[in-house]
Formats: sequence, structure tokens, C-alpha cells
Amino acid sequence: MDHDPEYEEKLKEFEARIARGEKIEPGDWMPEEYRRQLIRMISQHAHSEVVGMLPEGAWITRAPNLRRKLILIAKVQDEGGHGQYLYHAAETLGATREEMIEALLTGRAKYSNVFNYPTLTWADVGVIGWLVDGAAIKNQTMLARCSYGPYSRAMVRICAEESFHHKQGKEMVIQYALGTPKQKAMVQDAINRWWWPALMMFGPHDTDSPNTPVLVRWGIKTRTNDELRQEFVNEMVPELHAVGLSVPDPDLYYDETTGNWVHGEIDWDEFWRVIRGNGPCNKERLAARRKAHEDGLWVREALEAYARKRVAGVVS
Ligand code: BYC
Repeated sequence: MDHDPEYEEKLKEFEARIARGEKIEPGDWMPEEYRRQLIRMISQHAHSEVVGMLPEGAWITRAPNLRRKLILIAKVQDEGGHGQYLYHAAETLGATREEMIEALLTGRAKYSNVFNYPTLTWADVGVIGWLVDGAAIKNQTMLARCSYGPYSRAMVRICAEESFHHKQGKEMVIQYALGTPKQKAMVQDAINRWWWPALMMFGPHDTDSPNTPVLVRWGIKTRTNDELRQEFVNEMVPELHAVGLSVPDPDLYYDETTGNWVHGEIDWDEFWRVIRGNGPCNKERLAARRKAHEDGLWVREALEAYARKRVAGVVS
């Protein structure tokens, strides 16, 4: 394929379009590897949204007041909606919903490492909003400018909703950090447990990231894993310090020459263990998704029956 002149010509034009900042749309010519990479990334992203509903969803019935409960219900519902936009974006590339869901439910597909940890206290809900959604927004703001039209447009809408999630989490964390000693201890404990998984969300270091070069070449990623992680750490550390919270990293220091907060070593063994299915909650998360899928069978069957009747002209 590399030496096929016709392919080379198409590839050149495709890359020129990306260089001009044009969006690639579903029917347009694209290299198979571009399609494969996008299906991989978008479907994993969709799975992350629907699995990501579970850790916070567990606290809906235990929210401390009606205002917090309403916010949390809206947030969890938004994540389900994000999953929908993303599955649709992947479908425009030829992936079917059935095969994507099957890959998730059988444990073949990856989804974000961060959702395989338990939510032990109410403060986790605030910390997920501030740290986890904060990390997600960093990455997704970049993806809103990606070269594939349907993914980039889905991201614009998702980022708008995520920024609400981020703000409600930040408001909650600040309130508890400045609250009673018990509230402050609870929120610090949540920061201590979520800090490292949030840093891992950006993916392995650039030197260990096999997909980054091709994703950057074709404008899917415009920043690398390490660049985004550094930007996140630089923003988060002063904000946490400002409200009297600490970062659970004894090696963290401020480098005057680069202006960066330099973090200590990430436990990559833990990262690989979690994303290969052996984190603290992987089995529980997949069991919950399987149950939801089975419980929803009657809805899918009813919709199919209705669609058949419409085609037959029995209902309008
Ligand atoms: N978790 O070559 P690399 C949310 C995998 S949800 C799991 O650097 P890439 C929210 C990676 O897939 C937001 N796996 O990969 C929802 C690859 O394996 P494969 C989720 C990870 O793609 C509910 C291998 O490691 N956001 O906001 O260049 C409630 C090597 O990595 C992770 C997205 O999904 C990880 N963290 O870069 C609250 C954004 N990192 O596939 C909030 C879209 C790496 O080759 N995705 N791996 O077998 C991306 O931007 C990129 O895929 C990543 C990784 C930056 C995550």
C-alpha cells in the first residue's frame, strides 16, 4: 500500500486537508489506520462515559440535600448522553453499536482507568467533579479541535456540559475544605485517593505511548499525554494549596526555570493492572453494565418491534 501511487496521492491530499484545518467528514476518503484509530479512541471514550456513571451514581440516593441530589442526577444523566453522542460518532465510521457494546461487556474494550476505583465517601463526588472532570476537560478541549468532524462537534457540546460538572465539583471541594475539621479531613482523604488515578487518565508517558505519533500526525491529538498532564498539574496544585489542601506527592516541587510543578513517579504498574481488568472495581463495573444491558433487553425488543410495524405500515 505504501508504494501504491494512487494511495500516496490520496494520502497527500488527505494530509493537506488536515494541514489546512479542514474537518474530515464521514463519507470522505481516509486511511484505514485513521478510521481504526478513531473507532478505537471514540468507542473507548463512549465506554468511559457510561461506565463513569456508576461511581458517582452510587451516591444519588445518599446525597446530603436536595440541591446536591438534583445536581448529581443531572450530571450522571449528562454522562449517559455523552456516551450516546460518542457511540453515534463512532457509528459514522462504520462501527456498529452492537459490536462496541459487546467489546465492552466481554472485557475486550478499554475504558478510562479512573472509573475502576471505589467512591468511599460523599466527598469523592466533589473530587471526581474537580479533579477527574478537570483532567477530562483538558483532554477534551484538545479533542474539540480534532480533525474528524463528528468527534470534534460531539466534543464541543460535551465540553460545555463538563465545565458545569467541573464547577460543581470545585464548589463542593472548596466548601468542605473551608468547612468543619471533619469535612476538611474527608475531602483531603478523597484528594489523596483520586490524585494519582487522575494523573494516569492522560495515558502513559509519551515515550511509552504507541498511538500518539500517528494521532498527532493526523490531527486527532494536537497535544501529547505528558503535555496535557503537566498543564493539569500546573493548574491544580496552586488551586488545591490555595484552599489549604495538600497533594499526596512527597516528591512534588516547583521548578523555577520551567515554571512547572514537577510530580513524582506515577505507579505505572498500577495503571497497566487497572486498564487490563484487574483494578479494585473492574469486575463490579462490568457486572453493573451487563445487568443494565440485560435489563434493557425488553426496551430494545419493543423498539425493534415498533420499527418493524412502521415499515409494514401498521403504525404511523
Ligand atoms: N485509561 O498510546 P496511548 C469522563 C490505553 S470520561 C485506560 O497513549 P492514546 C467522565 C490506550 O487506550 C473521559 N486506558 O493511547 C465520564 C492504549 O491501549 P490500546 C475519558 C488507557 O489513545 C463520566 C494504551 O493505553 N476520556 O470525562 O494515544 C464521569 C497506550 O496508550 C488510558 C477519553 O476517553 C486510560 N487513562 O492516548 C466523569 C478521551 N490511557 O487502545 C467523567 C479520549 C491510555 O492501544 N481518549 N490507555 O489497546 C484519549 O484522549 C486517548 O485515548 C488517551 C490515551 C489520552 C486516553
